[in-house]
Amino acid sequence: MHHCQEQVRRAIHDYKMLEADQRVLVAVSGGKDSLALWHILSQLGYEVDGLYLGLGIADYSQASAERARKFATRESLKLHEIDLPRDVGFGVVTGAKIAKRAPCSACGLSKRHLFNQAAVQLGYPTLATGHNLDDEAAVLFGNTMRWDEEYLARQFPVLEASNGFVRKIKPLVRLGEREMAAYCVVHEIDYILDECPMAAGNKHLTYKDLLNVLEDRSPGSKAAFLFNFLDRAHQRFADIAVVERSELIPCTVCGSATTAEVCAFCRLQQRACAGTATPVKLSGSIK
Ligand code: Q46
Ligand code: ZN
Repeated sequence: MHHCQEQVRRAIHDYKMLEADQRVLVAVSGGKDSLALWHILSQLGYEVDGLYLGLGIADYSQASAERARKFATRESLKLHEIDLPRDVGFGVVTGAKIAKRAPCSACGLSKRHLFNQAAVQLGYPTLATGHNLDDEAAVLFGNTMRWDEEYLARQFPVLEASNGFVRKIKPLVRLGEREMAAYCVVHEIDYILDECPMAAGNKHLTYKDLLNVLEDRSPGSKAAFLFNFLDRAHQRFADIAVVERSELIPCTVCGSATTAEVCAFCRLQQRACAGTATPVKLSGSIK
């Protein structure tokens, strides 16, 4: 317990993630990482509320929401909720099918857009996500396999606020998957054990498996891969992200910063909802 708290404290300090009195919004999925992160930040004394996004994946979304609500009630923490089908008009499975996108692509886009929009509308300057060391190393592996410079430029434990984007932080970057599971077990945090049914065949999981094979043969290689990139190589790509953000214009539908006239999320909504994209007024629908 002490180790996990210390690693989060150190990540916050090393990457200058948070000021002591800053309000934080945690993106909560009902899984071990986000619930453990919410618990640790609140134990460290931050004013931290949760936001659960219902993806419309039948039983899985219902079970995830129940875990998030149960934890919030137990800890007397505030949980906001957005439900994609109810508040936006489509769930990731049906929406992705109609829009001819992969469910994970529609899901990732919706999460990025709605978590940021909710943080802006609810007045949270910082959004924290539960990406752990295993997640970040797997994402880095994928980005490196494609030498995707734009993604490499954005891969950092803290992304500063700019142009309609709140500050994004990943305080679990120094902790692995097993540590987060152990943290939840010790604290009797009931989290959803099942993998999302849409995850089967996901490249991200393949990269995680490959890195675990490397880690077994050469312990420490996963952390070295990630932290040597952050310390020695990330800066070489960082300017690309600055240029990218400076070229953004407001979406004509929702006002979010984008490179096109209508942002990718509103285009997805237009396709998934048969031509209609209406600006989502989250503050009205968030409970
Ligand atoms: S929740 Fe969403 Fe993951 Fe499910 S649909 Fe894919 S991206 S697998 S983190
Ligand atoms: Zn938009």
